[in-house]
Amino acid sequence: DAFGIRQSLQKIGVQSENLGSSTGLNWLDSGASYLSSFSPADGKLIAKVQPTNPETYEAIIAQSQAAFEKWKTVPAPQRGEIVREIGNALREVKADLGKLVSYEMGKSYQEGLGEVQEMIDICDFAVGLSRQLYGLTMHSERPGHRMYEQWHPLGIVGIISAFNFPVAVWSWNAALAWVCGDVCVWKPSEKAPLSAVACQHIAAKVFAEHGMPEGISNLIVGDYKVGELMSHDPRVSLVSATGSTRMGKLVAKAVGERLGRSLLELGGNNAIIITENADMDIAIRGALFGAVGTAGQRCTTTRRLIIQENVYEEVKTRLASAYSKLVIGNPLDEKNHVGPLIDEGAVESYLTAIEKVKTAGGKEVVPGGVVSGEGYESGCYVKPAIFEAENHFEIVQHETFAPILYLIKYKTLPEAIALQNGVPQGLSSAIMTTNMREAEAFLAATGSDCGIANVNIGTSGAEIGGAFGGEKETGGGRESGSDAWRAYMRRQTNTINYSTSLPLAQGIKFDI
Ligand code: UN1
Repeated sequence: DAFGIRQSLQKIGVQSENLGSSTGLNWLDSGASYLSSFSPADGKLIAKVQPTNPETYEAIIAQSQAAFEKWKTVPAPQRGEIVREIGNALREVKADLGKLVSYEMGKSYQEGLGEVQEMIDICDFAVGLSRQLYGLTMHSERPGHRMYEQWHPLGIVGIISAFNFPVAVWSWNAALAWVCGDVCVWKPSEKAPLSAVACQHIAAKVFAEHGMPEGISNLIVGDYKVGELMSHDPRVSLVSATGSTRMGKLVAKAVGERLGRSLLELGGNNAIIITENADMDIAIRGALFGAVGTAGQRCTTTRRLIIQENVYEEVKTRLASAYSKLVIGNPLDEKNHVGPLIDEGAVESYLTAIEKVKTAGGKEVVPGGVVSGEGYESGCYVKPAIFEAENHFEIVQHETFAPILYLIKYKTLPEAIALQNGVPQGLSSAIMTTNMREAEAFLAATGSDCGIANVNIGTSGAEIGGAFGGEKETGGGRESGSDAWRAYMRRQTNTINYSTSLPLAQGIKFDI
């Protein structure tokens, strides 16, 4: 334990065997077998977590319904005060939680710390928001009338999160939902359940210290079947799901069938356009982190580089040289740039994608492959790869959650924008240029069709203040920043008559 993992786990309340169903301080025994969490860093068993069964799920929903009755009466700024303290509690454990995230998920320690920082940031954001849940007032067409709208708490918010951001995505949803007066039921990825158990301990303690009831922060653990319990459950007002497009479609269908609300943040197929007016140092660095950061396992990972033909060879050569300097290895060791993929299944998908791009006629620029030998015993370490490809290749049209970058050549900017938009997904996009006309054309209505469009920044690494999400198969949901909070509340329009008569709207006469 060279990196002090055991010590960190102890500090944040993670045992070798954990119950996975919780209403706060209360952890429920499901009497079921345990699911194991292995680290992709060294292949070792970290700890076990007991999955939730339908009976425990029922108990949790009942408790959260009861908690909602209380929580929605707490004034929003007071709810914000509690979220502020959750943010402070996270500040105290940043190093330990960051380490667990890094060890359990495989992202670098720096990125693990960054993920916890993202949680702290959303807590701060939510605290401010707790005094800004604004509704509009309108002028009534009728004399002596007043119209306005209010935003009320919605109810139970179900959160389904993915392995790649095992804690931050929960906090984007939970921090906003809580200040909005909702209670949360979180189903983390079964590939990273321990990080979730740790977060639940942290949040539950703060709620309890404030004398709040059990059931405001709830945890359920297991595979997709546990998530399905929420999708089909009319008591869960909103299901916020982050993950694959395949999963999102299933959630949307189940929630839609009962006319519930869903908020979807699904796959991306993000591209950077590099024009001949790019600042090459920035372009290369941006593309590099975008493509290999988190070993290509962000929904915002740069998957395609669309490069102007006059600078194509330069970009290719410089990137290949940068790739040759990447150090692959244990994510907790800060000298390494690239950690492992999440599991062997992910390695399989990576290898299959490489086969497919080759078969389609893609040309290898930087070869891929599985890394073996000492330090790589988990079998999850792969080499970031680059291929010259064409946008229409089937494999290029899909999101492969691995560090494979496709290079695509273009002549004119309209052509580049058409290529950038020419995929089923619409999450993140970027242009590298110092030319104002090119930048503005990219950001215009006729430019990028994505939810995120950056200039001289890669496609990943969004800040908390902006709304996060995308269009088309990315699902259309917006989380975290801007006015994303509205998804977590119900709107009510109120018209008040303080006059001594009852005029009807639209001038309708109805006298007897
Ligand atoms: C994700 O991969 O699901 O913009 C979220 C980013 C991070 C969040 C990624 N702030 O890359």
